[in-house]
Amino acid sequence: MAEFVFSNAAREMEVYGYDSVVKSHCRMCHGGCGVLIYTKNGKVAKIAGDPGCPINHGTLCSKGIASHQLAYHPDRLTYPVRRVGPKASGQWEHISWDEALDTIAERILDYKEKFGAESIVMGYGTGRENEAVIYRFANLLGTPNVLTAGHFCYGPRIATSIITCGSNPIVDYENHPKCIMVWGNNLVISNPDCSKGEPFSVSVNKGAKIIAVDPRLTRIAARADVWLQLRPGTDTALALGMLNVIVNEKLYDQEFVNKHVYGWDPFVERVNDYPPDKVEEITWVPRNKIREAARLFASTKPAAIQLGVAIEQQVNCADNNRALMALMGITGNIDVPGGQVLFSTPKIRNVGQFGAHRMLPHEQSLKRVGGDRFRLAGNFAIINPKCVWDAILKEEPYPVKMLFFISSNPVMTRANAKEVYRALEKVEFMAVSDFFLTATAELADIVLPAATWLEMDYIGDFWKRHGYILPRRKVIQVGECRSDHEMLNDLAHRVGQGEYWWDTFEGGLDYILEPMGITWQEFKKLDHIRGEVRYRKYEERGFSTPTKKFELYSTLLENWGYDPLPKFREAPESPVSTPELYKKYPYILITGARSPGFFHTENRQVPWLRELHRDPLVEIHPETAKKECINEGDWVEIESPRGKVRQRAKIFAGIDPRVISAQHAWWFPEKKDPGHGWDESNVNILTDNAYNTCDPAMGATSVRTLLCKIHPEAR
Ligand SMILES: Nc1nc2c(c(=O)[nH]1)N[C@H]1C(S)=C(S)[C@@H](COP(=O)(O)OP(=O)(O)OC[C@H]3O[C@@H](n4cnc5c(=O)[nH]c(N)nc54)[C@H](O)[C@@H]3O)O[C@H]1N2
Ligand SMILES: Nc1nc2c(c(=O)[nH]1)N[C@H]1C(S)=C(S)[C@@H](COP(=O)(O)OP(=O)(O)OC[C@H]3O[C@@H](n4cnc5c(=O)[nH]c(N)nc54)[C@H](O)[C@@H]3O)O[C@H]1N2
Ligand code: SF4
Ligand SMILES: [Mo]
Repeated sequence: MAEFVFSNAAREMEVYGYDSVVKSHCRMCHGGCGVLIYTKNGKVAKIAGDPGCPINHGTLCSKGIASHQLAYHPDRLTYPVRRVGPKASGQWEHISWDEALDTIAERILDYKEKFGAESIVMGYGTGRENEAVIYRFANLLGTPNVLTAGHFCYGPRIATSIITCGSNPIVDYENHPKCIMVWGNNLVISNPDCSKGEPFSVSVNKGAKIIAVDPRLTRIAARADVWLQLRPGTDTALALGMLNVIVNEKLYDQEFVNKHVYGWDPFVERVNDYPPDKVEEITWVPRNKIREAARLFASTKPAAIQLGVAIEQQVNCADNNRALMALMGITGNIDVPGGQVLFSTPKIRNVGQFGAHRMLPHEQSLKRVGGDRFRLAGNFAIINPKCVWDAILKEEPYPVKMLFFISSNPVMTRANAKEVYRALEKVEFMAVSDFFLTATAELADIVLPAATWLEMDYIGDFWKRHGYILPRRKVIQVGECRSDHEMLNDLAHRVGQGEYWWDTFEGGLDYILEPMGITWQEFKKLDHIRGEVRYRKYEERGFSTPTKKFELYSTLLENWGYDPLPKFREAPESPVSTPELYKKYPYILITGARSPGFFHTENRQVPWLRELHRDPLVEIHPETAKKECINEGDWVEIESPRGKVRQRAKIFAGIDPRVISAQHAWWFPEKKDPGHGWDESNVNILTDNAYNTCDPAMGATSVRTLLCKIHPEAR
């Protein structure tokens, strides 16, 4: 294969006159795809898929192909800047890296001394492969407060799977599941986390049955054998209904249950509370379809669940995850080929070890904001964002004085955006590292120019659970941009952490690889390394849980004061829980379904990608559109009790007439004022973040289920 790749590449170079081709590892999303980067006159000229890469087998998405348009974008920040006017005035001056990092270091040391390290909050965005360095920096500084999307994205999956079975089980596409239940996920567009859409599609082409659980008719739902079009936010009830069928029809794997699960009897009692007729009422899914899906899933071997973020952005976040894990477990699909596998990573220092969590003093960890309120999250170093906004705005439980966002745009991506904006306006000092002056960065004091993936050496997929690591190789340098890893390595020396860091970040790469006995320079020459693949490991050593069993009944949740078994809770705002409000806001709003060309707020300034999606779109059923006098393409107002925003109507018969689906993360970088239209179409102006609307254990904000009204924009 490798020879084929390079003979192909050699031909490309000859025909098109490229100077070189470098193998690397894309990270325009959560990353993963192997790429061949062709350069001409020292610049990236073309990016193609690497057919030899086991993650994507030569395929690429639009974002990967357009990466160089991001790297060379004329609006990109290519040197550090300091704000010289008021916040959001757009007045900046060019400063040197030394001055920028010295100023940030001075503030850090000052706040640490006067208010404690906990008054400094570090923040990062999703899956940018910088979390290990950020945690290392924060833990060594002594702040327990690292603000991420982890409360409602991926963190819940990791936390609940660790307490249930010790690690996160991933679909084993290489061994082709015979049935794939795609639950609140649209991986052919989102290519999230460990699994790209491509291997899923191969398994489908090989004949896998599909069960799709989604309120919208996605491409996957359209190809499914069974589509369960549920009422948004009722996933736990649906999963418990399927478990009820599987238990009562004895379709479960009796040997696995007898030998390896903990808490079977109380679990059976709990699922008996969810007979299909009751579940039909809650979920809108006909009882026969619930039975059909349960039987298909439980009787086809091997089967797997490809779950998505939709189940995490709900008040039932943790229980959704646990109910789906129960489905994987009792059907005997855990750690079997073609099922749901607990893959081993290569023997490197993992994110947790590199992140130096053990170096955070215990008394500091007790100060994590919200740690007492959301105890599952707190035990995994995850915080609920509102806890940070409250610490700034109300100084409760103590004042937060400094924010340092490295690859995050919270004004657009966290619930209750207006509150987020107020907190960022008030905070005493804020530093940001980004590619552009976003609406969040416009509120900062100092903004650092970050390197894109084309401009850094790194160990790709280091944080994932599929067991591969792949080299990302630096190909270009743009302006003075630096990777977050190099930037923090440098800053660490200025705040007294020098002994734990390196002269350059290559030392950090060597440190990660050290247990395998290789250096970055050696790893860089390889295509990838994979951890040892073994199945049914639990037969020898049990599961890494307190009982050594697969915990259907969670002893840890019980210790932390939560219900040890999954149960369904109504969404905080819904036709059932707030019927009076429903009269005024008569539609259920779901937000955030992914668009192929964007990554949250990213890429709206990238020509090839903006061409794919010019305006923010909201999906409305034709009947609803008719009722509300809305035509295709009209600008409409979507309104919730928190505020209103404008998007364009897309009439779509694949959604229930009672449900509306709006896109998230829309801003308009082409608007040159410092707000960049952050509050015009930003769906997080509509979402809520009150503590009692969040998942009680995980602190997940409910951005997938709220109530709204919709009408044509007043002209
Ligand atoms: N309503 C609603 N809100 C949502 C969601 C939803 O479905 N609905 N989804 C949520 C989810 S799942 C997530 S994960 C969050 C995402 O939330 P964020 O991660 O905060 O979102 P991004 O918009 O991707 O912000 C990333 C910023 O970092 C910059 N950036 C990208 N790569 C790098 C890098 O390597 N280094 C540095 N320094 N900067 C970089 C980008 O230019 C961008 O401005 O959004 C959430 N918000
Ligand atoms: N192109 C692109 N790719 C991305 C991202 C991006 O912004 N753009 N973001 C990345 C990130 S951080 C994440 S977390 C992943 C997320 O990727 P996915 O998990 O695939 O998430 P979404 O596409 O947001 O939502 C999946 C489906 O959930 C459905 N849904 C909405 N509400 C509910 C509900 O209550 N129950 C159920 N069962 N389904 C519901 C939606 O209709 C949608 O089709 O994508 C990642 N990949
Ligand atoms: S799916 Fe992600 S890693 Fe793959 S090409 Fe697209 S942006 Fe790059
Ligand atoms: Mo996410």
